[in-house]
Formats: sequence, structure tokens, C-alpha cells
Amino acid sequence: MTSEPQQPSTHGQKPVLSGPGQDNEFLTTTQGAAVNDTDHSLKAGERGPTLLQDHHLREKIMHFDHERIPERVVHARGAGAHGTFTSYGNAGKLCRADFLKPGRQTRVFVRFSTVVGSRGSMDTARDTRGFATKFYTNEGIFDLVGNNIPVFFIQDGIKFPDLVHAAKPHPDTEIPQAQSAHDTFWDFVSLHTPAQAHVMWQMSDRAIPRSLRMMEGFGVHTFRMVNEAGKASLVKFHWKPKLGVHSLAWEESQLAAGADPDFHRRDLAEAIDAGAYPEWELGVQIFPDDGTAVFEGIDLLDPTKFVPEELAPVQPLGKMVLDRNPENYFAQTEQVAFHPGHLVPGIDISDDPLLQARLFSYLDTQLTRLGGPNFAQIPINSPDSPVNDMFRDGFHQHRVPKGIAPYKPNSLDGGCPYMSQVLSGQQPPLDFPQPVASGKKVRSEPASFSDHYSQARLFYISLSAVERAHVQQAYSFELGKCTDTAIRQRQVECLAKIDTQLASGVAQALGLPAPAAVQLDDPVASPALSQIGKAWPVDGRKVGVVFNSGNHQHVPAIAQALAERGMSPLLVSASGGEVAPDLPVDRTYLTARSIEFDALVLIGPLPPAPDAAVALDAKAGALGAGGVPIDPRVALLVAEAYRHNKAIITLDGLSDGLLQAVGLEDDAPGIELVEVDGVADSAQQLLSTHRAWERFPVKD
Ligand code: HDE
Repeated sequence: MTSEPQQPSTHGQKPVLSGPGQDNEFLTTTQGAAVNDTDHSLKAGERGPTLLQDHHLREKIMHFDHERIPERVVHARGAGAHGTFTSYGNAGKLCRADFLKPGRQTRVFVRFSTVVGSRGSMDTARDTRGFATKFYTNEGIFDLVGNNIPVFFIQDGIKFPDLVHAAKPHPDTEIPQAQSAHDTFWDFVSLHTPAQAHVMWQMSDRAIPRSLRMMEGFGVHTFRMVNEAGKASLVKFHWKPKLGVHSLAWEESQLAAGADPDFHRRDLAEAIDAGAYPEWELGVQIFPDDGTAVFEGIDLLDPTKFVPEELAPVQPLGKMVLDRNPENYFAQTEQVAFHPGHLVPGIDISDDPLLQARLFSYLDTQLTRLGGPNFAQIPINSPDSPVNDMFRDGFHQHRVPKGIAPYKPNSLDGGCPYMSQVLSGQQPPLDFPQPVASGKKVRSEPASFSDHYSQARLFYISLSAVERAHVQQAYSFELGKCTDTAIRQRQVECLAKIDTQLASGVAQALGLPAPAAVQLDDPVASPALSQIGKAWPVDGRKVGVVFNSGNHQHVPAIAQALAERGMSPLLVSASGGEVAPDLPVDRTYLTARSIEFDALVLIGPLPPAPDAAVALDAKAGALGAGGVPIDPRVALLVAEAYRHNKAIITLDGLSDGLLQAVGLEDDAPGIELVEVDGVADSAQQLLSTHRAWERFPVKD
């Protein structure tokens, strides 16, 4: 021990928790000995060398040196939350899983992630999002390890390393971070054309979500559900967000990458802290398990295909609410280990060759990432149901198993443990006796896997005009970042097999000749795929209330009215402080950026604050176009909100001339002039459609 403890002994009593985030009242060594100085190492005299015998120093540095574990090879950046899944109790005919029975509530942990970027990369990259859910059911862990896009890039797991090598930064420079806008990615996807359907979704607004709370989730593969009578059905899992599916504008996602790389994880944590608990319904599309695994001509074993909801409606089975942030990022969000093979009785896999390969990968990767075979004992991974696996020893073994005969058959432990069917009299819980085709071993694929374009087209034509324009811009941007003309040309030729106008629009943006026209089918559109045209709840939507210290009298009432309707007001003023007791200014003109707000309430006048002269765009906006002086940072805030189709609310008699002052029209769609008591109604109504899409009409 390095020194005498200064605190009194607890005489064996459990010390009282001393504050958030710390376990005990006293600082101790890892061996539990009290420490009274962690600021100075033990030295031979005040100015002398450090002594090797300072165990506290060595232990502290040793532990620090080993704090990092390898990040996930994909999905390295993630954010998690705890919650509860409540079954609707209507799955009886479909599935025997206990957690789907009436009245069941099951603890869950969810981890959302980007795919390509490193652990420290930005949240808002254009990328697919992981949506992985761990259900701690009383029959063991069920992991639903899905994405926010229902189709995948490849049809066979053996292509996964190729895909990921192409998507990751270039191996020589390690550039670009967390992006698909580079040569190797487009080289691969334009050659390996099964990727075209997924890439189409990735170039859509789905790949730049406004919030993790506003994403759908998909199990992607077809799974099998088995009921009490042993009858099987094929299913596809869907998560439907209560708040609807909404996205960022591409410029916003780029700005956020610099202004707030933690944009999504912050939004999730703040919403949960504020009580705006994110909610999803879990549903399934159901298909007969008739041995064909084909539904309406769609091969259910091909993970590059989805089934339109209009052909097979999503049947809701329960509701998930996330209501608790992780207590510790590393212990929970980083160490959580999902696996598509973590299943419970009543849920089984299909023969999808991508899913089959995943069953190997997710166990294997944990050996390197979590350091050995006992990762299921890490608290976030351990089931709520009892474990009796007869596995022994290994790195990081925490159990002290009883008995002397961890083998079967045995007589020395009385033949224990028994098989579950012996105790319950039921069939074995796992392994549905699915007939398998016999034949010869082959390395090939069925003919149905060779259609690589029709579903990309189906998705594209189902979007609204504004969403299709975004897709075209995204292809033009991404391919514009490629340096190899042959790769650009090849991808444009792939687009010609999806949509003629899209292909020629992208070719034009790239300065390439329009590709030769291809005869295309006209599939029936799936309106469910479009994000636009519906109204949604506004829980947790962020409304920036912008004012200055001289005109704050209406701010408390406006903030209260917005909060009462479930929105999150953020008060933005020239300088910090409190507007009223317990009503602090959340952002100043210096710290606010438009990306954070879904809508703005402008309480004028908003003249340049004393520090405005040093602001970046001071010259541009210090004196508004209409002669009304306006702070340049507020001018930028408003101009960006306007450009990004956001709702802007001004106050009658206070905000006159404000928008003209920054060169904007005050009668454009999504802009309202209201009385103080009309602000919350107006914000709620404007935000229910997410953005004022009509502000910049796009020709169909
Ligand atoms: Fe994954 N994937 N994956 N994946 N995946 C991983 O597992 C892999 C695939 C998905 O938040 C890794 O524990 C292979 C499809 C999510 O911890 C790794 C193949 C889908 C997450 C791995 C796929 C996913 C992962 C990295 C092709 C959507 C994050 C760390 C056969 C249905 C889970 C880890 C979390 C993570 C391998 C394809 C979703 C390396 C080999 C398809 C959401 O095991």
C-alpha cells in the first residue's frame, strides 16, 4: 500500500455511494486497498527518481495502457439505449416464443450504428445504419441484428470481405473516412451488380436519417417462425418508428459532420433524458412455408430483395420503448455482442446464404474483440434466464461452476443437467426439422438471384419527385468524388438499367455521354416506400426560439407551450444566462447552428450583438438587405433553415421585416406569422410533415 487511508474505516459495511458515476466512497486499488494520493508518484525525495515499488502508479498506468479493445470491423460507431418490449399477445398462431405471448414485457438493449466509419467518425455520414436489438427473454437471448435498409449489397456471405474492403478507406492513404464516395466502393458495386438495389437505398434520404429515433429497422433476411403445433411460417421482421421516417438534408449532414459529429447519439440521449422516449412497433410480413421460399415471384432467400408492404402487410406483434440511457458506454454499448444465431424457441433461421455465413462471423469476431470465449458473461450480454452450459474455463471466466462432471453422459453428477424435453415433455426448442434438398455440393447460385435491377427500379419509382431529385444529386455527388472515369461510366450504365432519366441526369452532372437507352419494365409502385406526404407526431422535435436579451418577455410562455406539446424548445440568445428562474439560455448566437433545429421561432428585433463583429460572416449580414440590422450569425441560421425547408415562425408586431432583411420571402411555404399564443400550434402543424417540401417545388 502506498499510504495511510485518510477516511475512516467502514468496518465491513458497504460504503455509501458517493455520487453519480463512482462506485464507492473511497478511492481504492484494484485489490480494494484504500488510496489517499493519486496525484503524486512515490519518489526518492521530492526531486528524485520514481520508485519501482510504487504499486499504485504501476497498476494505474498498466490498466490505462490496456483500456482499448479492437473496434468492430464494421459498425464500429454506435449508440445504445435500454428499454422494454411489450408484446401485443397476438402471435399465438404464428410463433410459440414466450416473449410474444399476451402480457409479456421483455427487457431490451438496442445498439444503432453506422457501418463503414471508425469508432470516432461522424454520425451523419451517408451510410446504412445498423439496428440491433437484444431481447432478454425468459427463454434466453433473442438478437434481431438488422439494418435500416431492407435489402443488402450481396447475396452470399463469402462476398462480405470483398464488399467491406471496397467500402473502407483506401488502404494506402486511409482516405476517405466513413464515406462511400470514393473509387474502390464504386469500382466494386458497379462490377458486383447485386449491390445495385442496396446502393439505390443508400443514395436515397434513408441513408442520412434525421434521428436514430426516426428510422425503420429490418431483419433483412427471411426467418422462420414456428407455433405450438409445430407449424412453420416464413417471416420478415420490421421495426416501424412512431415518429415516422425522416431524413437530414445532404448539406445538413455534411455541416453536422463538422459542427456536431455526435449529432445522432446526442439526439438519442437527449430525447431519452427529456422523457421523449423513442418508440417502435415490431411487425412481421408473413409468407407460407411451402418449401419454395418464393412469394409473388420474389425469392425470399435472396437478401437483395424485399417484399413490398402492399403485397404482404406488416402485422404488428408488439411495441418497444427506449427509456434509459446506458450507464457506461464501454461496458454496455461497446461490449454488447449481438449474433443472428441467438434465437429462442419458435424463431429459426432460413437458408439465405448471407444469413448462414453470418452465423459463423458473429461468434468468431468476438474472440478478437472481447478477448475470449466467455463474452456471454459480460453483464450486458448475459441472459436473464439461468445459464447451465457445461462450458468451462477460458480467458475471463467469471463463473464458479458446481459439480465435477461437465460432460454427458455422466453418472457422477446424477446425469445432470437434463435435456429440456425430458423436463417439459416437449420437442427440443431449437432446430426445426426442415426438409433439405439433396444433391451434389456446388459453388453456384439459383437463377432467381440473377435479377439485380428490378427492385432498385421499384424503389426509385415509388419515391416522390423531391426524393428522386435527392437520389440523383447523391449519385452525382458520390460519383463526382470518384477519380476514375471508367468507374463512373460503368455505374451510369448500371443506372440506365434502373431508370433512363436518372441515368442521363447523373451522366450530365458528371459530364459523361448519356448511356444507351434500355427497355425497362414498369413495376407497380409501392407508396409505403416514400417518406413524404404523411403527418407524424412531433415528440422531441427541436425548436430554436431565437431572441435577444432585450426582448425575452414572451419566451417563457412560448417555451412552455412548445414543451406541453412534446417538442423540445432550445432558447437561443445573444449571450448566456437565464431568461427566468430555471429557464436557461441553451445556445448563444456563437454556439448555435441551424442543423440542430427542426424549426425556428424568431422573436425580433435581432440586431447585431456586441461580439458580432468578430463573427465569421459579419460583413455579409450585419446590415440586412431591407435595412433592418440583424446579427450575422442569426442571418446565417435563418438562411440555412430556409434553404433546408424548415419551418420558420415569426411574431406579429415583433419580427417585422426580419426575413426580408436576410433576403428571404416571408410568404414562402412553411413560414408563418403568428401571435404569441399561436406559436406552438403552428410549430406542431408545420413539423408534422417534417419539412415544407413545397418551398422549392421539384418537377415530377
Ligand atoms: Fe453484420 N457484422 N455481417 N450484417 N452487422 C457485424 O459483428 C457480417 C450483415 C449488422 O451493434 C460484426 O459483433 C458478415 C447484414 C449489425 O454490435 C461482424 C456479414 C446485416 C452489426 C459482422 C454481415 C448486418 C453487425 C462486427 C455477411 C443486416 C452491428 C462486430 C455474411 C441484416 C451489431 C460484430 C452491433 C456487425 C459480420 C452482413 C447487420 C464482423 C460476415 C446482412 C447491425 O461479425
